[in-house]
Amino acid sequence: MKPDILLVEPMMKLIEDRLDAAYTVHRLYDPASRAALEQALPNIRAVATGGGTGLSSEWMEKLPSLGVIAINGVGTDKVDLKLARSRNIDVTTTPGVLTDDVADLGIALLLAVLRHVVKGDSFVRDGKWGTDPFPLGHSPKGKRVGILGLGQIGKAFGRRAEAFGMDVRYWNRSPITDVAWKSCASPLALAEDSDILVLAIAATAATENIVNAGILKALGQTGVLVNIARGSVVDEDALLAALNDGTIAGAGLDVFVNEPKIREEFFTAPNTVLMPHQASATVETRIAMGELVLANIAAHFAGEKPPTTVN
Ligand code: 8YV
Repeated sequence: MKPDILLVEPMMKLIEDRLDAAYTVHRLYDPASRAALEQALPNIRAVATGGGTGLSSEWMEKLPSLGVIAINGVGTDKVDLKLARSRNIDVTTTPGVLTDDVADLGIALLLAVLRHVVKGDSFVRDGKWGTDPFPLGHSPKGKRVGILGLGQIGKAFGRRAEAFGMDVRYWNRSPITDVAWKSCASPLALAEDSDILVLAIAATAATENIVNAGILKALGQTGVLVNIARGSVVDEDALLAALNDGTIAGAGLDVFVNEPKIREEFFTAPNTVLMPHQASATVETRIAMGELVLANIAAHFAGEKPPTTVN
């Protein structure tokens, strides 16, 4: 008998095939597997889920035998880590392997906004080339880029930004000793000292809406916001207002509150490039992430501590 596990959101087929080979996989997103899932609830010892999806406390309560929640990502904001620990449930993530791809998407969003890449694509397809004017872009070179949250992803973004000739500064909750970039005293001081503000900060209760109307005003009329962190770190009312009234110049956003049903006002926000939470979504990285999820679940069933436990 294969042990029962719960899969909260789809993974790569290659990874799901390996899960299916080792376990009876109940797919929470598949209505056809609901009846079998209900039957298996008392036996499920492992959950695999996404960083942006996590596992609600309500679901944790439905699983009395749960021993590991393997997150296919690095964000732990959608899992109550304390509740998990109190029940002796290990929560694991996929550190390291997605850092470069997430930083790359930050650069892609930044360039897409500064150089009107998405606008240009529609312009050509719409047959406007040769008849209508196309706006000049802005060069990243020489611009001040502020990184809010200088963890692995923030640092990887900073190294890339330097290669584009940008002048890097940051704000981080705790002191950082292994970079030479300028440290700013507060998120507000960072925004005041930046042309581009990049969000790479972990989502916690303390960072909810950390980017508010005041920060956006400080970023200013020529400022651009890039978010590769979580929607919850931005006050979306303030952001939409700032984009629409010209308080800031534009935004490149991979993450939103209430994904995937995001606020439709984003669809018409000026100079804004939207991505459906894809920063870690490359074949190479999703294989590496999937390997870690497999290893963490396998360790649990082998009676070992899962290798990348975070709680
Ligand atoms: C998701 C992420 O895990 O790392 C994170 O925290 O948000 C992403 O990498 C991925 O989209 C799968 O849900």
